[in-house]
Amino acid sequence: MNKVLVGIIMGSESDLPVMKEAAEVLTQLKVPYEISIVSAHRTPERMFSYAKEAAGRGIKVIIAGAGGAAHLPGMTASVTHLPVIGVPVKSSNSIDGWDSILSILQMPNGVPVATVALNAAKNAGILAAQMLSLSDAQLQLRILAYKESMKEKVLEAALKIEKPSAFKGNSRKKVKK
Ligand code: C2R
Repeated sequence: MNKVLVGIIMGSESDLPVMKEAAEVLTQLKVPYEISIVSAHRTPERMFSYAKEAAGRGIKVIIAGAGGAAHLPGMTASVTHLPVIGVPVKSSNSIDGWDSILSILQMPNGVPVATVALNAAKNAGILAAQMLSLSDAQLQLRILAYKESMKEKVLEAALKIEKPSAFKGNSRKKVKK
């Protein structure tokens, strides 16, 4: 079995529909991960143990998602040197999502949390893979292929809706110079 490199944690099971998107993209990019529920508020000892032990277990990046008063990513970052990517979740106790965003984003100097957009667990997974790809040439190639496939999808969609007179900046069509 491959060694787990990314730890995905979330404050509650109710965050799973959002946070599973990080797991899905890591699976797609063939990055081994683990996933669990850890709450700074409800299970503080568990949170500290998880964050303190992660590096020693071989984890390289932590993705932490939480909603409302989302202290999990910041508190995790406070006790580990590992990069922590925070996912603000719009949860049942969020007012409008800004509460989750700001409580993850507005960290004091010295304790950064790389914060992605609201509910953007997929981007957290991609960002974690990009960090790991700095020392993994094969993973770099998989990420580049992923980006290429995104480009292909956009160009296919553009071709479907374009009228003959529309913008010709499509790599599949010959552009007259
Ligand atoms: P419940 O659905 O379990 O009531 O949780 C969770 O991340 C979730 O989005 C509602 C919301 O509370 C959040 N929660 C936190 C923390 N623990 C749970 N923000 C934490 O430690 O930061």
